[in-house]
Amino acid sequence: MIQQLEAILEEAKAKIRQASDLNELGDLKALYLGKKSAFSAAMQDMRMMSESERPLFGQRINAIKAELSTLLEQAKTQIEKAVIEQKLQSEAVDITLPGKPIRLGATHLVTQIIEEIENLFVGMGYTIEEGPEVELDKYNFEMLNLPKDHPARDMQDSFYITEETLLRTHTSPVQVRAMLANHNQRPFKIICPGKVYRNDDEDKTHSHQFSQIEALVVDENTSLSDLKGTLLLLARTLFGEERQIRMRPSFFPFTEPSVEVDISCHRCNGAGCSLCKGTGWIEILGAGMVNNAVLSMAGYDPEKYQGFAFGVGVERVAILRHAVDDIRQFFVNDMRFNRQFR
Ligand code: FA5
Repeated sequence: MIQQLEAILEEAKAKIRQASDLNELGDLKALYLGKKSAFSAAMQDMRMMSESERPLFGQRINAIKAELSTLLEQAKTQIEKAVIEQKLQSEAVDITLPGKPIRLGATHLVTQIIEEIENLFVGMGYTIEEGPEVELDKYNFEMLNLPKDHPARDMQDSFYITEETLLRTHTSPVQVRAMLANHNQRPFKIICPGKVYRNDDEDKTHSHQFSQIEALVVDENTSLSDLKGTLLLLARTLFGEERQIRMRPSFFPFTEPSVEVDISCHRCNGAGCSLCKGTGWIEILGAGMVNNAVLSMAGYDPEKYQGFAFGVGVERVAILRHAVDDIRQFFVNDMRFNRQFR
């Protein structure tokens, strides 16, 4: 009987060696080590053997079963390894292939300049105020001392939506809204960034939509020299430490006196070049002391309070600082242009 079992062992070994997948191995395990296997049946038959034969026979069967178990385990490990190898090969990534560059976004130049100006003024205790782009005539003009039919309304050609509403032509209406809402705040210091719209003819320096930043201070002891100091700091932050500024008389209905502010040319340092048209100076913004009429309409006693304000065109600052040749470049989303200002 033992020879018969040895023959089965040899047959099992051969089949295990040839097995090519885990299912086949499972079947072989059931066949040779399961309850109905020849070896299990032989164990049952041991009862009929003599006392002297039984131990040797039992030891041999156990040894055969242990050998088969080990062989099955080894075959299983090998098949599993082969499966993993094959998977690794079929899913292999060629790490020598050149990668696809990831295109990173960047902040638009106009937004960068707005943020630079915001940082400067927030650092000096100003708060940022915003207002609607579709504005009431009342705030865009009337409460800024520009009653209906005032000739100075022609300074800002407007897009009207109804008789009383328009696309705001400047950020100055935010001053009015903020003053009406914050009567108790002293000193009152705000900046108002935002988009504005004018029915201007388009050219290299004029667009129908552009950005402004307005600044307003109201307090009991403000003067033109506070305005000048503030603007000097702004000019130096934007255009370099060597900048000087000068004020020229101007006119805005909402400020009195009003000034146009020039900076010394940052390209030629004031010597005269094509950028400053040989004058050494470049105009950058309009400003002035808040007109008493505007203070009164917003609920401030002009006998007690004064203020200063200015409004700067952000695209014009960007054009001057980065030698941009056409304002429309800011709005067409040409990535080659935008990427230069990362
Ligand atoms: C005003 O808009 C006043 N509200 C500014 C102000 C505020 C004065 C507070 C006094 C006190 P002005 O129309 O000059 O002013 O416009 C201000 C700036 O906007 C200009 O200096 C210029 O930089 C920019 N700007 C005006 N029109 C255009 C345009 N069509 N395209 C691009 N930028 C423009």
